[in-house]
Amino acid sequence: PGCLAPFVQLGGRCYFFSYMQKSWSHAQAYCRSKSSHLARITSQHENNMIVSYVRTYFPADFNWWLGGNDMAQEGRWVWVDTNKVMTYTNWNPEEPNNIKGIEHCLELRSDYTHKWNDAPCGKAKSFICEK
Ligand code: 2F8
Ligand code: CA
Repeated sequence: PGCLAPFVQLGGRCYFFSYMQKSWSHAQAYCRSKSSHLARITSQHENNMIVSYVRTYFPADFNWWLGGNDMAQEGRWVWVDTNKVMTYTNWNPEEPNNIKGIEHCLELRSDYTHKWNDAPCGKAKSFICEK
């Protein structure tokens, strides 16, 4: 079967990479409306596939919401679709730093060579859905 457009197949999963920019919660709601969720990255292999894809097909300065947050408890990073604590992570050095105490959502950040950052959830960004 494969993936129905605009989802694309990477490894065994289907992903949607948005040009639209939304807050983290609105991005997750959008993914839900497409029977998906903000992406949960659980291995270096999956992370590499996603990073290669965005480097190939999107402008270099795009940042992306992923499905992680520590909204319920500061420093306890969970995936939105499972509510389970992350095991694999790919934080940039010094991250997550929770600047001003308002950074509770997970971003794949282009100027961090696509490593991970905690960022303010209300900021509008592109996002990656997965199913
Ligand atoms: O936009 C918020 C973002 O700003 C900086 O990254 C560009 C901070 N980096 C450092 O302070 C090193 C991020 O932590 C912060 O989330
Ligand atoms: Ca940060």
